[in-house]
Amino acid sequence: MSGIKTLGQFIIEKQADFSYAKGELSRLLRDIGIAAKIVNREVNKAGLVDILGDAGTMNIQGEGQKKLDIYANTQFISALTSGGECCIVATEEEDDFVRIESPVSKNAKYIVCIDPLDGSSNIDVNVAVGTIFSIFRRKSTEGTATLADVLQKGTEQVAAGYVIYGSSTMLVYTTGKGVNGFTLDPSIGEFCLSHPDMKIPQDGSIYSINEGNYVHFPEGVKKYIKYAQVHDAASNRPYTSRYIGSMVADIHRNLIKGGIYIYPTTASSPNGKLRLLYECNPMAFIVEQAGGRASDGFNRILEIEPNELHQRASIFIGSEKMVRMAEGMMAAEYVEKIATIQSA
Ligand code: AHM
Ligand code: MG
Repeated sequence: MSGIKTLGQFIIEKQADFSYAKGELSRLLRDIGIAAKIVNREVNKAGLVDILGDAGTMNIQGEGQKKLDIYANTQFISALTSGGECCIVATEEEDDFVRIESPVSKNAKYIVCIDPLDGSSNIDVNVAVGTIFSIFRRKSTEGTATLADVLQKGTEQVAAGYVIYGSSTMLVYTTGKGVNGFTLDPSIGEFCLSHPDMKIPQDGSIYSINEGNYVHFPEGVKKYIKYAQVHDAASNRPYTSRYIGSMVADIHRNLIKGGIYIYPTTASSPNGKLRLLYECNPMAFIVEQAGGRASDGFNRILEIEPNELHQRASIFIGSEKMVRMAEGMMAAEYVEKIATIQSA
């Protein structure tokens, strides 16, 4: 086994880094890793069994749920219930948060916000999907945890991560001390450290956005896309456009190669499409920890005050220089708007 470090070994080694370490967060991360392996098994055989396709129900956002969404949701909730460290799970698939009430979770201190299977419309066509999770410590000290314990700003996250079920399966996570990536070795059934101390390049040449919505984008985003397409050898433009439609896969690629991912406001999604608590916040925490930047075009994602469980946000995330450039164009649009209003 020389040279191999499993996720379990790594978590225990790093436990001393947590100021309040009693092994609980380590156990929680381990529970998520176990559920991810079970979900991975099902995702991998999705084409073989009658588990593909719509389950015929809608989640709270009115989107069709794929059967594997529900399967993944059940697996994560079940792993967090039997693990005993989590008191509330907020998931994309449930209208309300789920209170974990089991004898083992009586003193549980952690809140988990999770998108159990992100990008699930890609499952039917064998394209990468992911799981995204965010972990908070509960703030309240008495009674049962409440919605207020869930609605914390992203800066309060104690850990966050994602799993990408792609050509290989990886788990990438941070506890606020850098980012580490583990690849699942199917022959031993373990996530093994493969990408220690991940860093996103400061600049890049990939932009990822659903350009089909161009006509509905804010002017600042339109300007950025035009900027990305201009020839300028010095800044490596025109950039390359890459959009999978699975946030985890798009951001994972850009994290490694350098790039920007944007999901702005559009006419049909005036507040953005992606969810703050279990999509934007965890990805922002990871990308910032890797040296990148994440905002809603104006404000740092991690400082947005959440008001509701399924709140949406627009997101500009990736290599620092690219995100700053896009933010500059958003700000210019804003300044122009104000000037027009004032001169009217
Ligand atoms: P989901 O949580 O319903 O799967 O939606 C989130 C996904 C992201 O992974 C992806 O980047 C985005 O939606 C794609 O949306 P669009 O098809 O509008 O480009
Ligand atoms: Mg999602």
